[in-house]
Amino acid sequence: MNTLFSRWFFSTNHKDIGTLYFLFGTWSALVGAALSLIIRIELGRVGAVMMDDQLYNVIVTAHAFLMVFYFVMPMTMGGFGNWLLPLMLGCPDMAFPRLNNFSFWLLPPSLVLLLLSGFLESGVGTGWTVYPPLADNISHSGGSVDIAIFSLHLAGASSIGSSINFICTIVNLRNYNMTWTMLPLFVWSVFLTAVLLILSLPVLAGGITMLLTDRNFGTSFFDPSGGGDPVLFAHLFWFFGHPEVYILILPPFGLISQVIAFYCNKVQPFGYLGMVYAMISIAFLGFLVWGHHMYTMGMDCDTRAYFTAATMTIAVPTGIKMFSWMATIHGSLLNWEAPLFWAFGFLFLFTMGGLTGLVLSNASLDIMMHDTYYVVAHFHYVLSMGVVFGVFAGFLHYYPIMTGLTFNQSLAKFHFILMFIGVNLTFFPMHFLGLSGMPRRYTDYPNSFEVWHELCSFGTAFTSLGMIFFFILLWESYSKNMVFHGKNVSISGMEWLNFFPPKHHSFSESAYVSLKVSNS
Ligand code: HAS
Ligand code: CU
Repeated sequence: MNTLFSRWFFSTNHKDIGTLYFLFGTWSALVGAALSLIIRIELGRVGAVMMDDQLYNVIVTAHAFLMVFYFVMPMTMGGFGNWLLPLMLGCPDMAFPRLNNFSFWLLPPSLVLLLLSGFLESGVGTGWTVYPPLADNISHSGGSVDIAIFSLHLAGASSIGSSINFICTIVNLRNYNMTWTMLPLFVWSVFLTAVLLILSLPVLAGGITMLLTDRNFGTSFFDPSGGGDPVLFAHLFWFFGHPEVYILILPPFGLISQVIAFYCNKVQPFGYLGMVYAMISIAFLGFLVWGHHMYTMGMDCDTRAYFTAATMTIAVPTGIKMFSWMATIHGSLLNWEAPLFWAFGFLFLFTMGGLTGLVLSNASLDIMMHDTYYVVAHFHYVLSMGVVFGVFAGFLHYYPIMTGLTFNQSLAKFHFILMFIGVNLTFFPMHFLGLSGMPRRYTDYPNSFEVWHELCSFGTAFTSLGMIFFFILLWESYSKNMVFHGKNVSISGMEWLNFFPPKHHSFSESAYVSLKVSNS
């Protein structure tokens, strides 16, 4: 039975499942982006423009969940991970192909539950952190928080399943003479991300399940009137939450490594082993710093000093990565193609976001800046410009290998330039707003903030304009059927073959094509 239905619904093929993840991630990104436009329309003017504060918070919450759990994770781990791991490791498919199918198909019902939560009662206006007592049934009665929790359970089960699959594939299925220090950096990043997921997600699952029983079954884990403590929830959430931000950034780090090496005409980035150790350090240290999200919750001085110091050490391995990428670029013959533009954008803007993170890591400063727009600026620099730029770099780089098609380079560069201007217009003024005291998750603000807010909203319109060019690029590529003939260097996307040349393969176009059709 090889109908369209069975191909996509029952697929056990890593490329088809990867494609499903890409489609799913793109769709969620568009919904998340639509919500961000609503946020920016609301904030573009002083006063309540189009909604009350609860609805505004519901939209902010859904935006965060969609972007984190249904766009970035499915795209980077699900999409790139599934597509590239077997190709880079030289194995026919993932270790557990049917688990792979199962992991993907847990996500659509999870997404449906999340979107439905916004339509039940008054929605989930808790923020993605779901802190009690706001998330308890006194402030959020009705079913919305409960089905949002179920939605997270499903997404978590999906991630655990695929993490087990990635780890087993990398450990057991790599080509027999491929050692750990020969793994492409993207494979390393996926491996470490999968370890982080397996160690951190169960803690979130425990926390939100305790919240569920507090809400419905009369327990009081987080309710002081029954002997519980809401700060316990914050600990459980952030013990997951901080590793989660490295779960989001490590795969783009891997993609950026592949892209920079390729367009610098290098087999691998400068300091390969240092890059591996840096990623291992980031993954490890990521578990020791969660308290930097809780400085304002009544933390004693020694603990603040500890979390400040521990958090700041992460700048060292991240700095090693930044300087290694720059050393790769230094003196190289560069192929100035679109993915390299995105990689350069990534280096510049992720560093900006990282430095504001370091500012926030200081407990004494964070007491002033916690829950202000300075934090919003920080995490959008590392996410909207770090993760998203890494995804675009990787997508444009691997697009030909995934589709057999090429695309219009000038359009791609134009898209980059529009997006670069747009996201900076949107998020740079947020630093000033935050320093002036503009709080997160509010619809209103003093008149004196209006100019900066207008600029942010204008920037979002600009970014949306840029995104339209990306879809024109895809449309042109498909409608004109711009078939790749192996002439353009950017097209081959084959640096992993140079890294580890398989026997019996040449680097000819026929090998490329046979690789593409194998497994179908
Ligand atoms: Fe963060 C809040 C600190 C990286 C995402 N972060 C967030 C939130 C998100 C997020 C989503 O300590 C909001 C959560 C919420 O809803 O409340 N973050 C850091 C630090 C790093 C960092 C120190 N964050 C990330 C990444 C993210 C991410 C990556 C996602 C992709 N973040 C914080 C803190 C908060 C926070 C506080 C809480 C704020 C609050 O009050 O709520 C580091 O990993 C960044 C390392 C990178 C660099 C740049 C490259 C390094 C170079 C080496 C030389 C640099 C040196 C430093 C020696 C540092 C180039 C010099 C220092 C100077 C200041 C010049
Ligand atoms: Cu953190």
